[in-house]
Amino acid sequence: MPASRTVLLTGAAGGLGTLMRDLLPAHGHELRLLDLRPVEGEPDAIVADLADRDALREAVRGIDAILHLAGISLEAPFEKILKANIEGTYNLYEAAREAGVRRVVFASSNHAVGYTPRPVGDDPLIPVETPRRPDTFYGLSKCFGEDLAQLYWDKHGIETVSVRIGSCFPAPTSVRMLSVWMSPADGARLFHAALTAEDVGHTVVHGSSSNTRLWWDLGSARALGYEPRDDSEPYAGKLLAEQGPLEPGNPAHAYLGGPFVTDPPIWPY
Ligand code: NAI
Ligand code: 15L
Repeated sequence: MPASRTVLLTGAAGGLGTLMRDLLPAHGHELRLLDLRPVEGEPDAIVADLADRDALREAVRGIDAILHLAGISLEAPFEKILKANIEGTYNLYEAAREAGVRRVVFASSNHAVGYTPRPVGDDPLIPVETPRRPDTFYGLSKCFGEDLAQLYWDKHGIETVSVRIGSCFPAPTSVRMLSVWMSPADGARLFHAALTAEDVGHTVVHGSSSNTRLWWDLGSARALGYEPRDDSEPYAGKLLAEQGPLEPGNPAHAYLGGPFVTDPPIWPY
């Protein structure tokens, strides 16, 4: 894979899309932007719904790879998830197949395996092969996306790295996030590795920084060439003082998916 590539960034107006718009060009990527909403300060961004197959065909023309961030990023009624995340991701892979795009990086989520008990004490790190245990319809749509990626690799030779992102925000805001936080700079390093590594087939990786309190194994991400540099630990003292430690008997603290298991945040639109 060449180190510099033209990448279609879907979800460019969102939180992660905005962070990656700033950070990925320094890794040598030229970005073409797409979102349902206009992208502030980016008049050339394509404003299109993932339901619009003609717009997607146009958007993927001439690109080397897709970083697919667009979609509903929280829990929502099944019908909405079906349209945006399930059918929308299918539409994008079909456009990629027709245009001969060879690489997709798919924003999967920890919520594909959110019902996995989090490690306690000396428990081993969660392996990337852990069985799927979605905690929401949202998490279920990420399981679908990972399976779709596998199908398009086996049947059509389109490579995908599915990144089970933990929490990618400028700083961790909860005790749980101390374990699953991915700093934006590490996020850009991981997406860059996923866009450029050779012969990935369909690879699933955990997406986080190298946190002291890490819950999961980063081996498959490191095998792509990802070298995380950040750790949430400097935030631990303040967050623990404010919120207290995670309690194993509290269901909202007992699983990888945290509050998505008990009281998921709802997509507001
Ligand atoms: P976000 O909600 O801020 O951004 C999502 C973007 O997708 C929005 O700009 C929205 O307008 C766009 N979008 C929604 N439906 C669309 C459609 N039908 N067609 C075109 N665009 C559409 O979410 P965020 O935090 O930026 O996350 C980006 C991706 O990463 C999402 O797929 C999310 O599920 C995934 N992810 C994010 C995590 C995080 O910590 N930020 C953690 C795990 C996964
Ligand atoms: C996700 O999948 C969400 O998109 C993001 O908004 C966060 O809630 C994150 O998971 C998390 O688990 O913290």
